Amino acid sequence: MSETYIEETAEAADKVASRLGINRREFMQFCAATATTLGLSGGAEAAIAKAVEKARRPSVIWLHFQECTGCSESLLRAEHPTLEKLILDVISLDYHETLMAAAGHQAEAARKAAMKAHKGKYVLVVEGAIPVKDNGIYCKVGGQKAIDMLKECAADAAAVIAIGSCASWGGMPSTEPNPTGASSVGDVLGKTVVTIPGCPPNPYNFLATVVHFLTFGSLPAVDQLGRPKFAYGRIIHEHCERRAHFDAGRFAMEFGDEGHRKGYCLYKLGCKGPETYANCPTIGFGDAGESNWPVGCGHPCIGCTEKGVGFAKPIHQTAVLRGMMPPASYPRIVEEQGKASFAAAAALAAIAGAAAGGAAMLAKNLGKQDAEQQPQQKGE
Ligand code: FSX
Ligand code: SF4
Ligand code: F3S
Repeated sequence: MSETYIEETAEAADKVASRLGINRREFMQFCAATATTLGLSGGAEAAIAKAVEKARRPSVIWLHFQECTGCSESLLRAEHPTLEKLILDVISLDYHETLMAAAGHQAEAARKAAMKAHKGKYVLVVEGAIPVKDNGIYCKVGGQKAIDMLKECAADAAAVIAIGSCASWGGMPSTEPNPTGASSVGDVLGKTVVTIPGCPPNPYNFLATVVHFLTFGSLPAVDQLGRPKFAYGRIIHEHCERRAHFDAGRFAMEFGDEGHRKGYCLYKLGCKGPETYANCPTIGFGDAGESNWPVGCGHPCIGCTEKGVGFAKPIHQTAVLRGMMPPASYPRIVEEQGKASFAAAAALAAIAGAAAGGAAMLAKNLGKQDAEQQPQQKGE
């Protein structure tokens, strides 16, 4: 990287940082984290910083249909204003029923004005499923049926993003017997759109998708379901922090039992990680540090991103082992099930992100087992 390039990047970062009320270092950390999320190589953070600085703030029209507004809530968490500020800095949110000050006819007029002014250039974000049964009468906004509003707004959009599982594949409202005929954006429009499933989806996956659009002028590579590959390219089970326990046959059998308290694998409690594509273990939620995702907190994954799994399979039904890949690490083969060496226990506890005290206790307890085990092993 040339000195001029470094100076330009620093200048761009300073400008955005002052817009956001944060410092340059914090903003560059965000750019580096976004580059990592997108799987981009070294130096991409500089390109991202410049793109965000120069962003022409594309007009975004955000529709709400059958949903709980959790997608918007997760994006705008009040306790972490940086993410909210970043989103509102890089896009011009011209229509969003929950957030806009306007109401009634004024709100609908703002949507029509934005569509006219940015014809062919605006980004349409859709949150919620669309009821199609009985001619779509089960969801109306401003007197217009959801199905008609979606088609009208999609006709002149530069890109369509379905946010959340409801918009991506029907989500919770489509649970059988699906009384309203809740359908996905792709099914209603008859084409594949970019989907960011999850109930709610991880806000960084949405933000990274938007930042990709701003930096490279295109949406990121997607799979056959429209899911960005950077976020939904691997099943959760492949990169779960409890995977070594699964491979060693160490399972929690009941909530609160010894295995559960020790952070063992949740497969037998119905964890759907083995049949769910998402990056929850690596990206986490809520900016609250490591292990802040369902399995990290001790609850089985319910497969909220995955059609046919989330809200479809009973929570405690064991998962189908789909696309099994070798784990990142193997436990020592000389150890019996339910026992681990002192070093392995300490490493696992650390990987699992257990609190320092908990990690020490776990290591201490398993260390006792280890001490009992050593003489036996020596004599073998
Ligand atoms: Fe709720 Fe969004 Fe779930 Fe659906 O997220 S969090 S019901 S995916 O559309 O608001
Ligand atoms: Fe993790 Fe669930 Fe797989 Fe166990 S079954 S390793 S808890 S994803
Ligand atoms: Fe959903 Fe499972 Fe991630 S429940 S949030 S896909 S861990």
